[in-house]
Amino acid sequence: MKKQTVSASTGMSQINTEQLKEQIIRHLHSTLGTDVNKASPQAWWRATCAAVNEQVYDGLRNTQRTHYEQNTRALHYFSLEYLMGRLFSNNLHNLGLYEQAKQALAELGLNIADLEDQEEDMALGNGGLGRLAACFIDSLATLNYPAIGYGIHYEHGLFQQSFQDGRQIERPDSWREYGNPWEICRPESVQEISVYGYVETVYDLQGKMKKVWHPGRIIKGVPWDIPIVGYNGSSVNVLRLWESRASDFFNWDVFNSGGYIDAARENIEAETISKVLYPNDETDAGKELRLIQQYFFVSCSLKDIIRRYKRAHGDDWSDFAKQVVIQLNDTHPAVSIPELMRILVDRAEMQWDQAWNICQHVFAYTNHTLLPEALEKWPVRLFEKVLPRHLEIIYEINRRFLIEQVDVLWPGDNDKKRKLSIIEEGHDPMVRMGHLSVVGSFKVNGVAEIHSQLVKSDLFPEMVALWPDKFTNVTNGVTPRRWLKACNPKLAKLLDSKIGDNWPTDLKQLSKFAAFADDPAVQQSFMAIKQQNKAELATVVKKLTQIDIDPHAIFDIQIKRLHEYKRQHLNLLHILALYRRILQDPDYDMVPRVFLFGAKAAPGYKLAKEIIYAINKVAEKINHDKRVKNRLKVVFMPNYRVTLAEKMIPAADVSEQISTAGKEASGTGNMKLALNGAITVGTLDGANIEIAEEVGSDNIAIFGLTVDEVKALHAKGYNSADYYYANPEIKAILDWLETDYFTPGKPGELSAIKRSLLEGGDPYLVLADFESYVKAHEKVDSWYRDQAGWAKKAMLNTASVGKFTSDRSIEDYVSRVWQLKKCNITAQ
Ligand code: OX2
Repeated sequence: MKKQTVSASTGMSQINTEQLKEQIIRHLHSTLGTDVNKASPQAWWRATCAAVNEQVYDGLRNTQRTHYEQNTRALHYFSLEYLMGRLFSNNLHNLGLYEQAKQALAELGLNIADLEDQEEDMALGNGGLGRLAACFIDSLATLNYPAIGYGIHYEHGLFQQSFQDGRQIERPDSWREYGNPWEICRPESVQEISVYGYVETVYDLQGKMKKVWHPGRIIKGVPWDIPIVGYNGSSVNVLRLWESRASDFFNWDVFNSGGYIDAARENIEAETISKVLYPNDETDAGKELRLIQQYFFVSCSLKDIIRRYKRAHGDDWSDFAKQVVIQLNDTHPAVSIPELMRILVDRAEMQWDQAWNICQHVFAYTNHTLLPEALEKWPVRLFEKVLPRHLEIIYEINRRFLIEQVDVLWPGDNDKKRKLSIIEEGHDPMVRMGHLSVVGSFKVNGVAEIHSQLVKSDLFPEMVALWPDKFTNVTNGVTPRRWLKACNPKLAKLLDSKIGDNWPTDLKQLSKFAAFADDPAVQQSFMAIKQQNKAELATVVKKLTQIDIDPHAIFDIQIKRLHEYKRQHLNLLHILALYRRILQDPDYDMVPRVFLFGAKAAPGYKLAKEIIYAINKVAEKINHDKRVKNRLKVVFMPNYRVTLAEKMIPAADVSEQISTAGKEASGTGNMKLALNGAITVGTLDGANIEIAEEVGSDNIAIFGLTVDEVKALHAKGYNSADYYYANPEIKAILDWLETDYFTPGKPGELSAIKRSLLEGGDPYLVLADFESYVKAHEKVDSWYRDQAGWAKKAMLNTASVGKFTSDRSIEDYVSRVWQLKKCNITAQ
């Protein structure tokens, strides 16, 4: 075999096409046990993954050795969700091997796209929060920061969605039924964790009191490592995901005493913990299993961190907070605060104050939402049952907090104490995880400027009074490697040719592309690429839905979880308005539009499912109505996920970011769509505000009430019926939904939306924003008629959103929160 060259930084070998071909065939033989003449696409894909892994593992070993030798401070990202999508093309791109692999496979008679389709999405997350975690670990590796992601190795990721007569059907997602080539099981790092049981108070010979937790169950955590390959030969970090199993020790006892069936039951119960991802986005699950999931992964991860720390420092804890920083991705992992206290106080026998001091220098907390229904609370009685010792510790944290902080600033003020207490009083007292997270962390951040302001003013104003410096902002970002270079290769090439190829790691470089925004030749290239992307998406749409769409129409896209606050139903009302205008005026003049949706509804969220049903039924009617003459098409893409996003985003002309102002903490789809040259129709909410600042008001269609106007309207008393009676178009549309026009023979089938908007009081101000939304779309329609003008706007979107790379978010976290140093990886 020919000699391989080695990259200076990581030692990842830079191999050529010939060598890659040899490796793939070698793995086909020796790893897959098959042959070129009978290998299935799956086998080819796996063999190629194995070849890629040869490069990945070189980088992984070098990274781990360098981190160990340099004994670096490291970030530990704790998240219940990682929405990774596929890793094949991502790893190839980040290794700089995509073109070689494409070529090598072509020479072997294979199409790389067919192989890519062999991979199931790794959908271990619901939406933005999980995808953010995935972008962040990509950036951390790319920027050479020592970091590890911790989470759960769910057997089933987010459910697979299909539609039956327009209604959402959920099926389990068995993403690793036949194994996953990217993960490595690490039995040597198994952990055991405890749950249930009771706490005993004992006294030692000196009369010192000690709390002893006698757990009711022991569960084993088995780590699976997924290497996270930084872009262009930088670090290869690890995502460590815990799988739950029955503890051998515990099982053996039951088994020996003749309880074979009991032992099997124990097994099933233990394995249940990492079985499924909770499919809720922005609602508090509030279930015992969910609390156990949280504790399971947090406890395994902390033990793993401490094991690694002790290897270098023994029992000397004095450097712990210097070496370890833990970022809590929302409150989901907040139980790690009492867990670390338990380990330090009960196990390491540290004084409370010293232990608390460590905790408060280790944890930082990111808030992702202000929605009350998403703020986690656990019934005290449940906590007591599952984690009795942790409840005691929380009580003690709270007692000291109320005395030492709250009562000092507001002496004798019981209202303040009640409001700030980690324990919410009432007939069913609750543990407030948000409060616990703020009290136990040294930094708290929101995810966009406006959201971070609202975290301070509306959610935790008193905490700000106590600790003004604790609160900060880090605006979200997305990785341009996946969300431009890999998913939109044609645009990426155009950018390379115009502004050089440094933009994937220095996204501000995109601003240079603005110089071409008036250049007719570049405009044409840009629009031709969009056109090709749209044609490719049209093929996907046809395959998935049998609907024909015209690639010359405006592609207007709303992709995100289904939620009332995201207002997919506002989009639907606009579609109905256009349809009605067409029916009333056969010559109604509009640029043809295709409205595309992608969204999963939480299985228990009734109204969200009704909205999906309504969109599907309206789509059916419109798409078959000859009178529309193709001016309007509506498509609901089934099973929206990262892989589908990668196909839809490069093809979007218009990006729908239409949440009620103040409700969407940031949004990240908005960034991806703008990056790929879509023009945003959006409210002044979340990161839309910062996108508008960057792209300028000529290149975005802003509509609707502002945060302050929303507050004022609620304060004054919002009456949605006023809008219903005042605007004949609104009235006609809502009444239309009640007839059987869209559901022949079944009137009232779509009335849930009208009911929520009128009887339900329209909590998200859909009717209040309707008129302004329609106007924004009329503006978009007129903009599109001027193709050169549109090209300019779209190009300026791409050129102006360099700020929204997750590399910038990570650098903000490093300087404002984590205080990490880069660690350049050396090859051996
Ligand atoms: C989401 C937020 O809704 C979204 O606005 C944000 O962009 C994303 O997190 C990443 O920060 N669950 N999902 C979110 O918040 C929660 C809770």
